[in-house]
Amino acid sequence: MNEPIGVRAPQGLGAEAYASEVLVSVGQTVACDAVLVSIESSKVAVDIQAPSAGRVKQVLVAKNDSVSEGDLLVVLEAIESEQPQDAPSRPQVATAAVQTGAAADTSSDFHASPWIRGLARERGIDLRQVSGTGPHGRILEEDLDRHVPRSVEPPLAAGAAVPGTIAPLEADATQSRRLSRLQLSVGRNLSENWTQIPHVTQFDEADITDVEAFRLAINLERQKDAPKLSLLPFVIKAAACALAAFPEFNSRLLGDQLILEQNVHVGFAVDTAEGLWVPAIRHADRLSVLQIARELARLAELARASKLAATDVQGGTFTISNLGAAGGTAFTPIVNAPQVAILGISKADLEPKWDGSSFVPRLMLPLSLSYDHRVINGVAGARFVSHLGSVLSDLRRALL
Ligand code: CAO
Repeated sequence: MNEPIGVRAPQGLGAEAYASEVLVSVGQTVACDAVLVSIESSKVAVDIQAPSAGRVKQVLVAKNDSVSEGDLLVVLEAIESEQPQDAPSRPQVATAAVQTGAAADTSSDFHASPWIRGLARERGIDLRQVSGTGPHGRILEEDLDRHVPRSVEPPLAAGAAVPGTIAPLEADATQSRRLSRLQLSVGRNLSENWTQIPHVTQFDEADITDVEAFRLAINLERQKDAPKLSLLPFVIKAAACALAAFPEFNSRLLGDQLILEQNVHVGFAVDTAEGLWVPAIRHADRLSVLQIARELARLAELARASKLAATDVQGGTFTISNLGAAGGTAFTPIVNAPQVAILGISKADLEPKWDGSSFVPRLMLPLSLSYDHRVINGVAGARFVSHLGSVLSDLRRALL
């Protein structure tokens, strides 16, 4: 068995040092020199690299934790011959830009970590042109995201077309708007998930004629002041049943480990003025449809008031995104890593269906299941969504 390797914070950090980035999680394999943690203080900025290739056994620091010299940050288990499969995405940049546990690069008139310097070089950004919004004017990754490079070309005449763009009709016919912090952070996750995960989307439809009739009847029976029961709680309930039948859809992929979750915490997308939130309904499999509806309403209200607690948005094991109230027939939702599958719902519509002797009107709900093809194969994807459809068509199956 290989000896564990402790990676510690270096000397010379000075006061108020903290972990500005934690780039690895337990179970990942990392290459020699891959960046594990970035540390910053009023005095230095330094990336801590893996001294050898290994598998991460423990991560003892979280983002924004304060760090002192000699603190144990990460424990690795050395691996020799195995090729790392999921080294953090930064090593090529970092290898060129960092010093392991050594004094940091503070040589210029801006304050930026080696990682940020490497990223700026990659994007061709001159850091002297970037305003830092971090402590002491430190330049953060989001400052790079927001940065619009000053053109080196002579300014265009008013109304002239920029190559590859559509010319505004009038010089001042545009408006710019800064993305919210939530949009920036969700956007980063979305683009990472979209580019890193091989997505497949399986389309199907479920006959919800009976469940809709039941929903309308229940709404009539309920007291006038009770909140209306929408379709989504039924879909969450049916999804929880399908997850019990297909446990690999209720899992997290961490490095080369697929962790099958015992709990069923179903996240759902909430559209708010600030951006997209995904709170999770915990133990959805143990709740009744009415309990799910109450929890859904509570979390959606908190999301719209920007009052969700960290625990409300953590721990989801599967996600549902319902665009049905807005319309559309299908879409390709993006998997919410480390989860491995997400269900999109579009607008239910009446369709003529052949019952063996005539066409009858049935209310059909379009389902779009995206999944991580590294974990789930096409047959399983098709079976999952078909099983979900059969539970939605006849909710008695949820009792089985
Ligand atoms: N097909 C047909 N009707 C639908 C439907 C569907 N797929 N989904 C909802 N409806 C109906 C509801 O049943 C309700 O009908 P009644 O007025 O007759 O009761 C009505 O549309 C309004 O529903 P709702 O949207 O207010 O409530 P909900 O429980 O379905 O959804 C919430 C709650 C928070 C998920 C929703 O408000 C929301 O934010 N949706 C947007 C999700 C999103 O942005 N996804 C995209 C993420 S990627 O950008």
